[in-house]
Amino acid sequence: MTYVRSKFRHPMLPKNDLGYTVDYYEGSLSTLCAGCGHDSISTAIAQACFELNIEPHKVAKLSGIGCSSKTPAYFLNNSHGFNSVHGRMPSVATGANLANRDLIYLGVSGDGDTASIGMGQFVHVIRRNLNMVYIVMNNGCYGLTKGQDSATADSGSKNKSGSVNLFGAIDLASLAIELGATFVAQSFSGDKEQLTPLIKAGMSHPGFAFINVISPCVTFNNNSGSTKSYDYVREHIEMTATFDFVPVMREIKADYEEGSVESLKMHDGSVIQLHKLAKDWNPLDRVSAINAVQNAKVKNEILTGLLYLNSDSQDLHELLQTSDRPLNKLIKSDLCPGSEVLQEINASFR
Ligand SMILES: Cc1ncc(C[n+]2csc(CCOP(=O)(O)OP(=O)(O)O)c2C)c(N)n1
Ligand code: SF4
Repeated sequence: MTYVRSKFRHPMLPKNDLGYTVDYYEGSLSTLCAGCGHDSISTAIAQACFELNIEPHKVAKLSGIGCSSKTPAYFLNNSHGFNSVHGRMPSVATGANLANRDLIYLGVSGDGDTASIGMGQFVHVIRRNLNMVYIVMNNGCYGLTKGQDSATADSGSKNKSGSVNLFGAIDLASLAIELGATFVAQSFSGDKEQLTPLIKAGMSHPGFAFINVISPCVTFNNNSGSTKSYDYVREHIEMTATFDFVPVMREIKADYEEGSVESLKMHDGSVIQLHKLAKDWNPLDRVSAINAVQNAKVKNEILTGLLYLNSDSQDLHELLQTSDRPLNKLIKSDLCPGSEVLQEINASFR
């Protein structure tokens, strides 16, 4: 069977500042099951890059193994991509980012890929504050290998074959905040209105931006008794805030004082406008963010939105004080500056 995407597009499709229509940010036709939440996340990623006026060749898409990790084939056809080994996307992203800091790094993983085999890599990439967006398409199961419970499946939830999960779930958003992630958000694949600005904000964040997206697996984990099904998530979703992301390229108007709207300035001058829903919500307060996620859990709710933001984030390049220029742009005299310079460097250590 061949999968060919129709080339026909409405001639009046809106263009972004680069003159591209959104289809320039699409990928190959998806081979995932119809209705899979992962496809909705791919659409939100393409939309976010379109709205941010990103040149696709400035993006590197990285993934591990799983249905979720297949999705980079279904968005940003004109970008760099590397489909790595199960759970090893963070180390590939780290190497690529250190070699070329000029690209935007977008990592895609599954809950199996991240919360089990890739857990060691996940915690260390957070600790290093690598400048990347890390999206987990979280369906509570191993979709690609036919629906076994993953480590994010809630205790007591039932899988398709009727067996009940005995083990407590690993909460990736809480873990990321606990480990010092500088941008942590949570969303639902069925809520593109919320997810798209979150992805845009994550891409503008200088450091590790983690987005845990509940993304139902329609084939193996959409049954009653599952806490990652479309019905369950729709009934238990609770928002911290609705929000908008205003990139620095657009005029930022000073009209966000009304009502309970609050604006958070990001490193590059972009603004996140928060329309608070949850009482006393302050994404800059790490301890409150951890408490809020835990309180929601006790009430069987899934808290979505921007959970935590550290606006003083220093990414790995800043911490390591690496060269401003990517390694592939360094010339021989940069790498081998001669014995005099070497002696000066040695002297500075004495
Ligand atoms: C080293 C290794 N171990 C196990 C597998 C088998 N395997 C492939 S995908 C997968 C889990 C996928 O689950 P998840 O990351 O949640 O993605 P989903 O398919 O649900 O999107 C496993 C265990 C593998 N490919 N490589
Ligand atoms: S098996 Fe599940 S996760 Fe995989 S494509 Fe189908 S619906 Fe999506």
